[in-house]
Amino acid sequence: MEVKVVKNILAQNESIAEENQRIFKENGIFAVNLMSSPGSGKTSILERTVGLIKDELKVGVVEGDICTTADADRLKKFEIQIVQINTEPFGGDCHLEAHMLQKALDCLDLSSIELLLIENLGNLVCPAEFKLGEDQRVAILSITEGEDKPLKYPLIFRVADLLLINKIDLEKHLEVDVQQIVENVAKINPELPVIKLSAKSGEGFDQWKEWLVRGVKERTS
Ligand SMILES: Nc1nc2c(ncn2[C@@H]2O[C@H](COP(=O)(O)OP(=O)(O)OP(=O)(O)O)[C@@H](O)[C@H]2O)c(=O)[nH]1
Ligand SMILES: [Mg+2]
Repeated sequence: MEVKVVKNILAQNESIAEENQRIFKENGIFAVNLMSSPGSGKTSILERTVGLIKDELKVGVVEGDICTTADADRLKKFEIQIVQINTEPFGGDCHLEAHMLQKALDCLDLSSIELLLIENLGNLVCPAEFKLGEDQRVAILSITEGEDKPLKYPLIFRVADLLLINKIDLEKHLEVDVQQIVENVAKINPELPVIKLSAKSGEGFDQWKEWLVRGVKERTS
């Protein structure tokens, strides 16, 4: 009986996610869900990405957090559409669900967005379980988190379409073995493409930007 309840929740989420995906297709929007632990650099990556891409593409951002508008506030300097979802009124969930994104979409002028970047809540586990209707799921792991994380938290690396390894600028200051991180990721998902980057220095952002622009072109062609 309990399993049935859990299945129902996931099935309901799946059906709203399909509605969200239909909305993205109808409006020619490429939607990307960014998932990672707290502090691995989602908002920092968004700040640099939006700065790089906003004159080329019409960008919108959905920010997910339990509380505060701190992350949305960091993006206010750009003239783009931003919606903050706080999950506290939904019971303080540790991840975004499709119905929350659906509400956020109601607050956006979708006809003026080509690329929608969704920052999920900081959590390396639960966001991977809930599809939002996005086109692509991007996992982020910063090198400060350690080599073992792909092996200990495999789901997010299994479901992701791309992995960004962030904070690469810190490699020289740490004892972490970045090659070992890449090898551990490959043990879990050998097909997962990886881009190493730094939101601080900008290294790797050409490749990441190319990936985003290609996604938008494929959606709109
Ligand atoms: N050195 C270095 N620091 C970084 C980099 N990216 C982010 N940081 C720092 O890491 C800290 C957390 O970054 P955020 O962008 O807030 O991380 P987040 O994933 O959005 O965090 P939550 O939204 O709380 O989950 C901040 O102090 C950033 O300045 C990077 O590439 N290099
Ligand atoms: Mg953030």
